[in-house]
Parts: sequence; C-alpha cells; structure tokens
Amino acid sequence: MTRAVCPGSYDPATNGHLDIIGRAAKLYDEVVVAVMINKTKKTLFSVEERTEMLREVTAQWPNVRVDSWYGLLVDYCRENDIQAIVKGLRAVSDYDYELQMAQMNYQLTGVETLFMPTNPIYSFLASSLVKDVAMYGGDVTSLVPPAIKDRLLARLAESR
Ligand code: COD
Repeated sequence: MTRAVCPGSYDPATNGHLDIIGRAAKLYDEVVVAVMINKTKKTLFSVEERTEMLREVTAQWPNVRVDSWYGLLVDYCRENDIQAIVKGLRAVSDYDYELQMAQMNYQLTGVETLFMPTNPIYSFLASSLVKDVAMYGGDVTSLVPPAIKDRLLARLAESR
C-alpha cells in the first residue's frame, strides 16, 4: 500500500491546501493529513479544531484521513509506515526552506519528499493572509471552503 503525508499547521486549511491534498489522493492509496503541533506557535484554532475542520472538508476523498502529531515529522512517518511527504510549492520563495526541510528529513530517516507545484490560482494563498483579510472584513469566500469561512468569521467575532 502506498501512503503519503501532507503535513502542515492548517490554521486554517485553505483551498490551496485542499488542492494539494486532493491531487495527492489521486497518486497514493492513502493520504494522511497531519496537523503538526508546534507549542511555540500561537494559533487561532486549537489542534482539535483544525483536525475537526480538516475532517469535514476532506470527507469527499475516501482515502484521506486526518491525524495530529507532536514531534518530528520523520518519526510520524516511521510509526505510520509512510513512504513520502507531499508538499505544495507556491513560489520560488517557498523552495529554499522546503528544500532544507526535505534534505534534513531525508538525512534523518531516508523518507522522500515530493513537491507539487501549486495550482496558479492559489499561488498567493496562505493561512496567515486569509486570517488577515477576514480580520479586516475582506471577503474570503474564494479562499477557503464555506465550512471554514463560517468557523473563521465566528472565531474572529468572538475575539473582538
Ligand atoms: N498552495 C499549495 N500548497 C500550499 C499552499 C498553497 N496556497 N499553502 C500552503 N501549502 C502547502 C505547503 O506545502 C506547506 O508546506 C503545507 O501546505 C502546509 O502549510 P502550512 O502553512 O499550514 O504549514 P507550515 O508551513 O506551518 O508547516 C510546516 C510543518 C509543520 C510541515 C513543518 O514545520 C514540520 O514538518 N514540523 C514538524 C517538526 C519537524 O519535523 N521539524 C523538522 C523539520 S526538518
């Protein structure tokens, strides 16, 4: 069985993330979306909330499951028999850091990283920008799935 992981913070997941996840789901028997826990990073949504939202918006793909993990990504891959890490690349600026991580992960355990060029319609899209636009009243309808838009607007309203 071929198995890949799409790791990220997903705070929250955007249409750019989902494009990569959906494309990976066509290439592998199983794709695990791993919400990585970074205790030093302040997030708008808790890990449970991010996991729950991802489950909802990836339900369309039967071979995609969502999990969360605290620790090294390579350890998650080893424990879950995952052969490949799939990452989306938005621009050359992503490449420097992604290449460094891919090489470090390969050095640690030999796990491969595959880069998938983003669909150009999402190349400007980042969770941080979506939060910013929503916070100042901009329309994020085309940037995130409807269920995530609703949760985002509700969370921002709570924090006002
Ligand atoms: N289009 C296509 N792909 C996109 C888009 C978009 N618009 N936006 C994001 N992506 C892809 C990118 O591949 C990105 O890597 C991934 O989605 C996740 O994005 P984010 O922003 O949710 O997540 P990041 O960048 O904060 O995630 C970084 C990780 C959590 C993956 C990384 O820090 C990690 O692996 N941490 C675990 C600890 C570890 O192993 N550290 C050592 C690393 S060598």
